[in-house]
Amino acid sequence: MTVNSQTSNAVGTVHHNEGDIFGHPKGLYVLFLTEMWERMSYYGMRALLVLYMINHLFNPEVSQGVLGFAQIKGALEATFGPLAPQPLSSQIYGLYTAFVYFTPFFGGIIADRWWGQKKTVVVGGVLMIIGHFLMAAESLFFVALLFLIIGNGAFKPNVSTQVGDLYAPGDSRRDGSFIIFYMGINLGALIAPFICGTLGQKVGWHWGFGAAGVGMILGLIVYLFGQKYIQPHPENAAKKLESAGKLEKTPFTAGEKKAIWALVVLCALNIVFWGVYEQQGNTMQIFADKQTDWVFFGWEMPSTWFQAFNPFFIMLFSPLLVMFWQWQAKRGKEPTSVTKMALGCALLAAAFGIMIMAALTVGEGRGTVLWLVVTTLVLTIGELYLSPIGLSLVTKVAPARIVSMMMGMWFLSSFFGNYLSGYLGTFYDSMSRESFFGMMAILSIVAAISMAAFNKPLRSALGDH
Ligand code: PHE
Ligand code: ALA
Repeated sequence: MTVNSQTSNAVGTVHHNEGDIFGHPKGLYVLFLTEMWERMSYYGMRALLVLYMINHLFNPEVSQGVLGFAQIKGALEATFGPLAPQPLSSQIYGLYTAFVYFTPFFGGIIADRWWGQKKTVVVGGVLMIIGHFLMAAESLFFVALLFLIIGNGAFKPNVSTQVGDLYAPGDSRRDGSFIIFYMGINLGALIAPFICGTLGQKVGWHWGFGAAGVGMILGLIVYLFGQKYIQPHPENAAKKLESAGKLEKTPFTAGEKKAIWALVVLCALNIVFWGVYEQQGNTMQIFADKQTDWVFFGWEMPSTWFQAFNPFFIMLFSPLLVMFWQWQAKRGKEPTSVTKMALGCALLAAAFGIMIMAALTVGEGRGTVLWLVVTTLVLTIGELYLSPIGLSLVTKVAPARIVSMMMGMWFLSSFFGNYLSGYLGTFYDSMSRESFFGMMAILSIVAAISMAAFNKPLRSALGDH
């Protein structure tokens, strides 16, 4: 396919189909709502998780009755030394959020080899519904987490790959579609703390977790009822059919091997991005809590509302960025996916550059919340340059028969990234603030430069994407 034929349908509106909404197939909006509700349940439960453990579950009288508590605490203490409820719950939180991104790799393989994407998504959704409702039984806390980890593995990568399947190969609306999809993710993330967080904290833990379960049910219902809209584009369906069942027998072509390696390299560099990015929930949250002034007109805002900045900015900037890229595309100046991702890392570095200034200005005291606002703004634009673009790239260049597994590998970089973020976070108190944030900036610059350096070889491996 020539570059020209790709650019001819570069702008979604040129290529209207009947029934498209805002230039995109209806299926996109089905997947948008599915993922929105699923993320609402995920982030809603996550918002409560640490507080639930510290304030309730790990009280000695309660924890006695929690299945597996003694064993898990014992295993963690064997590694980390004695753990009070707070560090213990942080560890469990870290492991949970990391493992949630470990299982998608296997969920992807299951979909590619055996079940197909739809069945795997439905099974994953049901497992997560069970998981959320099991949270109501204190004694089954760890069982519930296990259901959620496995369920997410089956669900998450296979919803994302179905977004890509809606578009013909070479359709350049794909990046835009992932941005819209990403808005669904973040709309869910944005409403979650207000629904589940509020119910959980003000009414009762189980109400909050229950609301997460109800959210997941809604997601599954949308998915099931929207089936007729999420049929893969005929060209993708044909490719899948052709390769179905041939997984073992068909060796990868040289081009496919190159593409796989290119994705592996990008995912490895991604680990650095996520390791730095995830400081948001970690050391930046500590900075928000200890060194930021949250009093407005005599009222103190909860410092955790800092977590809403990021999804809020995503909602705000996604449409602008889509317009900007379309404007660039019209001039033939839209950067390639890899260039966009390198820019994403550079923006992350810039965001931490602002944190260096914040640390220097604030010193030991508390500073204005504007530091965090501006940092999160830049960081979020960086995220939009990297994360949805990466999802889109995977669906573009992965060989059709292993696309879900490759998507799982993309999430695996989040698993390692989350782990790295925890490790990096351990230096926060032993370094000066500005050198810590400086270290984050340097790591991001290294990732940006490596991605940019790989742009040429990756470009030949990935085609002109
Ligand atoms: N925040 C997005 C989500 O939850 C994308 C993401 C996934 C970011 C995994 C980091 C790790 O889907
Ligand atoms: N920005 C994070 C994600 O996209 C919350 O879901």
